[in-house]
Amino acid sequence: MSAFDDKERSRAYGPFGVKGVRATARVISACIAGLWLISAGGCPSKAAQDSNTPSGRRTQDSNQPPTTDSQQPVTNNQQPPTVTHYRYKVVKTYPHDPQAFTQGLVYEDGILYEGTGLYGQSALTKRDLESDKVLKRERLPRQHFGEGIAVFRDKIIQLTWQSQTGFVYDKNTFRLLKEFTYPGEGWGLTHDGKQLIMSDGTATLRFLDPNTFVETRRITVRDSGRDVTLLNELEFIHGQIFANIWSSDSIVIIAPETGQVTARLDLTHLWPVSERPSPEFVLNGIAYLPKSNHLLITGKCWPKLYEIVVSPRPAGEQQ
Ligand SMILES: [Ca+2]
Repeated sequence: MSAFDDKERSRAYGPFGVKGVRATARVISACIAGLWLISAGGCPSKAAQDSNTPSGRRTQDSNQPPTTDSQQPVTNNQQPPTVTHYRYKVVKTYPHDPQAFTQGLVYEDGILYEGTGLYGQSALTKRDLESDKVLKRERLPRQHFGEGIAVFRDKIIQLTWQSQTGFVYDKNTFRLLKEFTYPGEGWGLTHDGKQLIMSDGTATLRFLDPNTFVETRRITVRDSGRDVTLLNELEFIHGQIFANIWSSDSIVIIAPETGQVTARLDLTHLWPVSERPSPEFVLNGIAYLPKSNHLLITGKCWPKLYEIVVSPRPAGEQQ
């Protein structure tokens, strides 16, 4: 069920009611963002004290707003594209394993696939969304810190943080089919139906061939002429890339052709930072529910998943 009333639904779903309707990336993203839900979850308090937790990440203050580097201000006279701001409404919550240090989240046909991190605790897990029952789990070797996942056709691909190693599993059996390597760090992962899209903690998103894992192109994500760094968990929805920014409660919506941020979704109040046991427990999970056009949102060691519906923020409305 949708939380939209007819007016809201019309605003949110309008451009997607007819397949093949094309519009500018800005308009598309603005309309798309009106569709979604987010869910959140949590992690064990011991995780925050785990010496294996990457120090480079834990030193970040999760109270800080989304980090955007400013070395590259706009240098010409072009007006930067307008960025649409969205608000959200929680329509349902689900339990989320508070031991799950969420790094990747995908929903498909009632099943929630989740990749989790930390050395010695990383895993790939398959759960029934409604019951939270674990249907299957595959643990990673201790030397790997699990990161983003993507369900691509009959396979699941999982990245690792600094091992430069990716794993390919059979979607149904979780049998490990192959490993592959890539340069740099692995953070988030999604796909557009043809190519994998990965983040690495910078403002860069790489596109990879899903069979060879060779990089085919890359984009730099920018907002108002400035690089948007620390892009983390990803979800490709209706032609746009959703990315949450590590250590913040913000999601940016990105045009895959240009890297331009076309919209933002502020989730500050979903699970307030002040209520989290650790600053490590950041928002980090975006999945899409296609039947309702809602988003599922969770985070590292969050106790809940949040199903949310999103709509454009009225002009003048404060955050
Ligand atoms: Ca995702």
